[in-house]
Amino acid sequence: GAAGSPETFRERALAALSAARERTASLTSCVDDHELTAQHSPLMSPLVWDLAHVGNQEEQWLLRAVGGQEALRPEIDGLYDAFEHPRAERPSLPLLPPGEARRYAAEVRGRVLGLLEETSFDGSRFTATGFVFGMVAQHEQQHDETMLITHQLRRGPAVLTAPDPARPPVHGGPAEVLVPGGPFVMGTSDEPWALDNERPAHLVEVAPFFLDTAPVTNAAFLAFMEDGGYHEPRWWRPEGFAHLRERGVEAPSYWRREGGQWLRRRFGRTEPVPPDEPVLHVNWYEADAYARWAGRRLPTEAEWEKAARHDPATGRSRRYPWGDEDPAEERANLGQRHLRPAPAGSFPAGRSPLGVGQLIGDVWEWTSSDFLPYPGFVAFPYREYSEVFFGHGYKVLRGGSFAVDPVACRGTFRNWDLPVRRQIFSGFRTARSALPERAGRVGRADG
Ligand code: AVJ
Ligand code: FE
Repeated sequence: GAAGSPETFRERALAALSAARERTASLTSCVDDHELTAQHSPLMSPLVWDLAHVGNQEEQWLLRAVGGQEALRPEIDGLYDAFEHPRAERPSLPLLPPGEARRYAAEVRGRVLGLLEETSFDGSRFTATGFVFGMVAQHEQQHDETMLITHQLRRGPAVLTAPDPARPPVHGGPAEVLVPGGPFVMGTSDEPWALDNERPAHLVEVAPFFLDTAPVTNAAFLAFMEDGGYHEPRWWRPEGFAHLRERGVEAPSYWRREGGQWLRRRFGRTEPVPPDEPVLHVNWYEADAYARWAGRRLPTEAEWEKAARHDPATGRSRRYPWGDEDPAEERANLGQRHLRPAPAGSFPAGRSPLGVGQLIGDVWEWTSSDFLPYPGFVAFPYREYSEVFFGHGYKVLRGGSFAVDPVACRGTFRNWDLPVRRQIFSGFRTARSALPERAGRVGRADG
């Protein structure tokens, strides 16, 4: 894990909190008050809910739990409790209007900065690294990704702009690599700001498998579509097939066919679907069906993490595919620097030792695994962060998208969602087992 003195952690916490607030401000200052309070989709909260929810969680986790302070506005806690009110219902709540929501979040932040100054970073393994400050920064950045999803769902003229990622160098590397079998250390016990569900480190045995060196592209996904993939039940889990047929889905979200060409809407603009970009906005069933059509399967969560962290030279698990250093611009497409994934083959400096690319950034990658606790899991700071989601049909996504900040993305980071969800920045890559599926003794029957 990343080491540091109390002062470095204090500085890191300050930088992470400030960066998160800057992003929240930019995502909520580019639309007017009417758009902040409007519901752009029943799948999402109005942006003004996220704004005050971020402040309210910061107040609860830092000012009250760490600082022992009295509630600033106890009457609003219920409004911003994600469990009390489903997203579809939030626009009809008596939410703080935009100006008040901003003032409330700013007031909390002012006090948090005071608390950060006076907190001594020593004591338990969590307080020594300023864990709760780091967790609150990650929480805000996760909502900044959620708000970007809301922006993508919003109709109307574009309000966000960002430069396109650079074209990748032309590189004819292999389409898949063999990840050798054997044990590796999954999860972490010493990454300072790793969340409860990433802990603890534990040994996992993984059989040898082949993994795609890049996420599945739009061109590859189009081949599945053109082969009638959406209409062929044998590629699909029955419930996923029924779900998509009921809704008439025949393409990823935001795609539409016009004059023999596939177009897509992206943050208020319409453009031709770029063939070499990782496919985006597919749900778990679509990923699973594509993989079966291709004669492959989704990787398990353990396979994904082994490919991303295992260093075959030393046997150690590292923080990222490229090593232990924090993400840099040339290694991964993270942090809303671009408003799209980069073409497959981008970021050669971010590849793993075995040559697997774009594991971090670009698109969240569906895995075949259910969201479950690791052996020895302990809920922290409380059950509502992860524990209440275990075993309820959520699938794990790994690696982060272009929309997530580096502070909330690492080789051990686990995201989860329901298998029908496709408004998230989700894509996938495929795998295949290197051993025959049914291992048995073939041939020599003597003995
Ligand atoms: C980890 C992205 C599934 O957005 O529901 C935000 C993160 N938890 N507030 C979510 C989260 C509490 C969470 N995901
Ligand atoms: Fe939240």
